[in-house]
Amino acid sequence: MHETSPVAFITGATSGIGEACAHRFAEAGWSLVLIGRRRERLETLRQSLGERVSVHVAELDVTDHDAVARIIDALPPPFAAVRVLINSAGLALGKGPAQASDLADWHRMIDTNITGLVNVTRLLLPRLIESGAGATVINIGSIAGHTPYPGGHVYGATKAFVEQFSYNLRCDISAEGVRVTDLAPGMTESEFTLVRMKGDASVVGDYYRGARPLQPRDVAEQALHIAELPPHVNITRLEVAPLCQQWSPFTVLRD
Ligand code: NDP
Ligand code: 8X3
Repeated sequence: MHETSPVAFITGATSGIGEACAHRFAEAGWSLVLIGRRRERLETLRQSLGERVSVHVAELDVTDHDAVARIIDALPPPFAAVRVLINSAGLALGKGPAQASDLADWHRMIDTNITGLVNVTRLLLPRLIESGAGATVINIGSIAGHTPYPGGHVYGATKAFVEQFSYNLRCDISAEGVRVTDLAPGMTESEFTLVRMKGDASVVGDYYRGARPLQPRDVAEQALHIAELPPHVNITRLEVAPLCQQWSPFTVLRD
């Protein structure tokens, strides 16, 4: 029934932006490969979205190169021709100053946001290229990749990597018809802040209080738009922020 639908391969599909992409692409009739570490959530998604479209789920830590390779090699035939890759798996850890940060947190952000994203992208490239004109890599970057802020340190730097990697990747694979986009959201209400604050829900409430952040679905809407543009159109970077989120002026330290 769904065999001819294009396939979207979505990491970070168990929560937030990735999960919203799974729902939005399913509504648009795409077949889905959904990736995350939390098996129960994947199973729930498989059951709910599977009523509408073909869904393949895989429990996977994107930082584990060998496991990523195994999952991609073992994609069942209806899911093998990947048309769109959405790299949403990612996280921030901590919001204190660099000098008070835990080095292990820095490594984990680098491992997930950079190494994990690179693992999945490199190993899926042959399938995207085979898919041909109109195939798309959508990397979820962040406004933090452009705009530094106190406590952003390694997180912002990983997102700057995502932006530059997206551009440089595009230099090589555009000739194959594959598009690359750095989709860079601002404040989006998801489990992101709970993860960043290591489960401290009181901080999360304060962070969103009185603000009207983006919802994951707002970002997913942009991802679908990018994926369904005519094949000759490549949005290279799309930054989307909630109206309530503003830039700050420069701060001057004085004696
Ligand atoms: P969530 O915390 O809601 O979702 C993060 C997702 O990443 C989860 O599905 C989680 O799944 C997955 N994930 C984390 N680590 C791994 C791993 N090692 N292997 C596989 N999956 C992993 O956050 P968001 O949806 O908000 O974040 C998605 C992306 O958007 C991130 O890259 C984030 O940096 C970026 N972003 C978020 C913004 C925000 O304000 N929320 C703004 C700008 C960018 P599981 O735990 O099941 O593995
Ligand atoms: C997350 C957006 O503003 O919290 O990438 O850094 S922000």
